[in-house]
Amino acid sequence: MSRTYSNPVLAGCYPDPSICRVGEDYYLVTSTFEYFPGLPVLHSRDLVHWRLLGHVIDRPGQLDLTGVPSSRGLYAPTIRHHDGVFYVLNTLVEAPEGTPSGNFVVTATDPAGPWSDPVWLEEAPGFDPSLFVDAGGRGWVTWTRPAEEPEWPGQANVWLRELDLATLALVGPTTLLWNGAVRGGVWCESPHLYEVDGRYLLLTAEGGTEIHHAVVVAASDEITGPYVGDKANPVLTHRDLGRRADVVGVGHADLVEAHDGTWWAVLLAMRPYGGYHYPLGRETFLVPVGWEDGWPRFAPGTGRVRLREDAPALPEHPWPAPPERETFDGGLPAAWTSLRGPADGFAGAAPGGGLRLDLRAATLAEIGVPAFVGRRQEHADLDVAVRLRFAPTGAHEAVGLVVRQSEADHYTALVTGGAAPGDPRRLVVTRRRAEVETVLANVPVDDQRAPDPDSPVDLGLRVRGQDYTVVLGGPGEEREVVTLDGRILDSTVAGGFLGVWLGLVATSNGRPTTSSAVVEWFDYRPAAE
Ligand code: 6LW
Repeated sequence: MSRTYSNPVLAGCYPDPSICRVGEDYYLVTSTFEYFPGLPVLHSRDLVHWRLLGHVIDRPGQLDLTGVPSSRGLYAPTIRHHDGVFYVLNTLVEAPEGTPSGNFVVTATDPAGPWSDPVWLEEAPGFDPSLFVDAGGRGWVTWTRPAEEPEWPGQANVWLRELDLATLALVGPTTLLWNGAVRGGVWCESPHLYEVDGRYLLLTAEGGTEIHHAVVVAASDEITGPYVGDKANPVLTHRDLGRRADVVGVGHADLVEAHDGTWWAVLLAMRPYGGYHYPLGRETFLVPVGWEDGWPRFAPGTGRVRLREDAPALPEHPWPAPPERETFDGGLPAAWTSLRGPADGFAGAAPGGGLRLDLRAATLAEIGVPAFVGRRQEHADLDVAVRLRFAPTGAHEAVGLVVRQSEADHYTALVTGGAAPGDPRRLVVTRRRAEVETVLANVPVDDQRAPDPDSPVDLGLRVRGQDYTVVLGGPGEEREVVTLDGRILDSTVAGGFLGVWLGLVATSNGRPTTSSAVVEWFDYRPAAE
C-alpha cells in the first residue's frame, strides 16, 4: 500500500506559499502581513514535513511595518535559489508615507539568515513579484499590477522585466505578459515562470483568494511571449464545488521538481467548518503534478486537492514536534510573533522562569506595537492554558489571552483590577467586532473569601470548532466563563487575509506604566480526534 500524507502540510495561517529546491532540501516561504518577524522560511526533506528555519524579515532596519494596518504589510513572497544565492521577492503594502514600500528583493546565502536589506524595485509597481533565472543565467521578474484602465473591477495584468542579478537592478524593457485566462476574471496574480521542455510556462492565480480562486497556466516559446493559455484552464480550482466543500479557495500555486524527478505544487486553500467560516485562514497544501502534452496536470486523475493524498516517494523525514507546554526558557520561541516590530522591547525570559511581558500603553485596537505575542491557531480543536503572574499597580492595567484577527476584530480575556484595596482582580472578556467593543463577561478571579492578589492566575481556552470557551482556574477548579463565537474572526466576516492568532497581551490602556507580568507557561494542546 502506498504511503499517504495529510493536507494541509502547513496548518493554520500559512498563505501564499512559494517553494524552491536545492539538491535534496526544500525551502518554503509564506506571507505574514503585519506580524513580526515576517516571512517564515521553512525547510523540508520530503515535501510533507516542514520545520521553521528562520524569518526573512527579522530586524526593523530592513523595513518598517509600524503603522501598517492589519492584512497589509508583507504580501505573497517568492523564494528562488541560483548559483549559491537565495532570493526572496516580496511586496510591502501600505507602509506609512515617507518610508519605502512596494516590491523588493532580499538575498541570503543561508536560508536561515541573515537576509539582506531590501533592494526596492521601484520601477515595478504592483505586487506578487517572482523571479525566474533562465538557462543562460539571466534573471527575470514577473509581477502583478492592477490594470491602469480596467474594463472591470479587479482586472489585473502580469508584467515582465529583466533583473540584473549582479546589481539587483531592473534593466531593459517592461513587457506585458498576460491578462488572465477568463475575460471578466479578477486578480490575475501570483505569476511564476518556469522553463519546461524548452517552453516557458507562466503559472498564475485567478479569481481572487477566496471561493473563486483558481490556478491557470499559459506557455510561450519566447520568454517575452506571446503566452497562449492552456485549453484546460483553469487547470485547478474548487470553485465549482461551492461552499460546502471540505477544501475551498484552491489557488496561488508554485511548482517544484523533486529530486526524484516527480513534480509537486504547493498552494493555498481553506478548510471551512461550522458553516462557511475558516478561522484557521489560508493554509499550505501539497498537490502532485503530472505532465500531459507539455502542460501541468494537478492531482492527475482527480483534479482535486484532497485532505489525504499519495505521498512523494522520498524518504520520510519528520522533525521533532514542538513541546505542548511552552516555558519560554529561551525567551520568545521562534514560531511566535509580535505585531509590526520586535518583541525584545517588552518580552524576554523572566529571571525566575517563564516569559516577562512588560505592559505597554498601546492596545490591540491600535495600529501600533502593543505588548502582544502570539502564535498561529493551527487546529480546529485544541486547549490553550496559561499561568500568569500579574499584580496590577494601576486600575487600567490588564494582561491575558487574545484571539486575534486584526485590530478591528478580536477577543480578549484579561486579568485586571486588584491595584487598590476593595478592587478585586477580575477577568474581563471583551469582543471587538468591526471596531465595536462589548464586554461579554466580568468575573472575580480570586476566591472572595480569601483573595490573594499575588497568586498566579490559570486561564485557558477550550476551542472546539467555532466555540472558544474561556476557562478560569487550574486543573480541577476550572470554571467556564463564557463561550466566544469564532465565526466573527474569519475573513468571510472580518475581511482580511489572515487566520487567527492565539496569544497574550499586556496593556495599560493608554496610561504610562512600568508594570510587568510573567507568563509561567503556555500550553497549546491539540484535542484528541
Ligand atoms: C497576495 C495576492 C492576493 O499577495 O492576496 O488576493 C495577497 N490576492 O496574491 C495577500 O495574500
